[in-house]
Amino acid sequence: MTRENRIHCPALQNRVMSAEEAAALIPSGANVGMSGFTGSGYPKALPAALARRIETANANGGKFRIGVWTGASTAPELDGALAKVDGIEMRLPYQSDPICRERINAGQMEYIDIHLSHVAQFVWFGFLGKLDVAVVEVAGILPDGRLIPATSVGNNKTWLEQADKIILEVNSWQSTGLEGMHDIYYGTQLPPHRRPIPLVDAGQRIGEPYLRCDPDKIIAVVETHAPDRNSAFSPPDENSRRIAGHILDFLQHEVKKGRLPAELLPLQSGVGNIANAVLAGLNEGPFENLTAYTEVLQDGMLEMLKSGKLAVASATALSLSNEALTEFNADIDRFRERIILRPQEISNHPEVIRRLGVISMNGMIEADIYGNVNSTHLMGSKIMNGIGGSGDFARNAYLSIFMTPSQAKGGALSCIVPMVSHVDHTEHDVQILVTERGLADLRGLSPRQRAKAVIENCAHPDFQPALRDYYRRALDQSPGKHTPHLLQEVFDWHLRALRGERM
Ligand code: 0RQ
Repeated sequence: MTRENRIHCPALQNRVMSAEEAAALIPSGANVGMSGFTGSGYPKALPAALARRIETANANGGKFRIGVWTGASTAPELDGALAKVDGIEMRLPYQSDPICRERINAGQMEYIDIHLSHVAQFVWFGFLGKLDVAVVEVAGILPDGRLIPATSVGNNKTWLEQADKIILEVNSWQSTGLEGMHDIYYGTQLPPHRRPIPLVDAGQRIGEPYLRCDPDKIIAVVETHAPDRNSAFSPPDENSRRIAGHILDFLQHEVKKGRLPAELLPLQSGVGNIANAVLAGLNEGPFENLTAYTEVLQDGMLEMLKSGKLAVASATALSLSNEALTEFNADIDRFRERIILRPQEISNHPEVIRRLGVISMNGMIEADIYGNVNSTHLMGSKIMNGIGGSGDFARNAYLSIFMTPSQAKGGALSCIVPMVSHVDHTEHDVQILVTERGLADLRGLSPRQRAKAVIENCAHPDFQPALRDYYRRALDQSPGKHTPHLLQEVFDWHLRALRGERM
């Protein structure tokens, strides 16, 4: 397919217009469901055109703002452009854009951080209000109006079904070889009519390769030819390699103990350099015939698919560097047999994650001595990104692993603290904590046993004496001895950091 013939549905040919013309169809106050998940499959032209319109309207005294709902994080052309002109009233779910982050933390933009598997059903339940417009990037339109999804599926199925009006961006940069890689499941129902999701194997297809779309709702089609935001991964640093080493040793130990099969269980891996280092370790490690049931397919997993270590990977989005994307596109016919892209309500579905017994590995900001994990907030009040899919996986996984270097900001902060300043994953959902110092296996441990394991195995030696001291005094003075705490000083660590001192 060339740029000219991606729109094969005659009825839609006459709805082709410029991004400016399409942006003029979105009213102020609208809730807009945009495609996009970790820098792939987001609309490339309309958000910038809308941002220009908003800027002009607001320069003339208007108060033009919209609600922006997505799959997860997107790119500067979407989140950045709209946040820069103060055009976002409410943003949900996960975001990682620096301008958005700044506005949210300045109290100038509302943000709801929802589990990624919850977003679609919250819209179907009516919990979030009306979705007015869907803006969805696709790789092509079939003669009968069905859509070839692009490099992410995210919440697109729900946006297309729930929105009153639809704007499509047909991006001829996206490979035509994506056709057939997706699996869109149309069997979800609302309670009390829900039935089991019939997925029993990470590589199984239970839906159809195309998104359905009511052509009567399509108010505009915009043609683009623009790349996804593919960001490079830096090579794993020493800390990441050590964390990966601890996790590999642990998995081998679990196989030896008979608690994991030789080919492990389906892997979920968060984004970022530590996650990528773990995947690089697995690629060189002893395990064969692995599978992945994850949210984002990043470089490390593509390498594992190439080497044959990974048999199949299920995700909702690609998140590749430019080099990896070139390799992906060059060999897309082979990858299509082994990569399945699903809606995020299925890739992150608690029922499926629990059934498959996923091994979940995610980054964190800090953990406390009892195993509560903070993934989202710096010093208790400043959002970093969001919970993303980490909660969907951690609570329902066979093994839930959280990892971080033991210190942050050049050693000024300890990532192991007496009490986390914000809780995303409670002690009940966290089984394994890993830092470059070591691994704390918290399964079957009481809070007091956990405290010892976390302090001794995970904390940095510079902070261990203070943590031991805190725990000893808490044990002595705390009115309750089940989870001993000194409430009068439990946040002294964060308060010191907020004063610019070492924790
Ligand atoms: O800030 O960039 O200003 O220096 O937090 O830390 O070390 O770069 O770590 O990129 O792996 O991100 C939890 C944010 C980790 C990520 C988090 C500061 C640190 C730096 C980032 P600077 P690093 P990573 C599937 C799974 C939630 C979503 C998720 C995340 C910044 O993993 O967003 O898991 N997770 N999704 O300096 C204060 C501490 C700190 C700290 C680090 N203890 N106190 N600041 N930082 N530790 C994917 C999706 O759901 C889409």
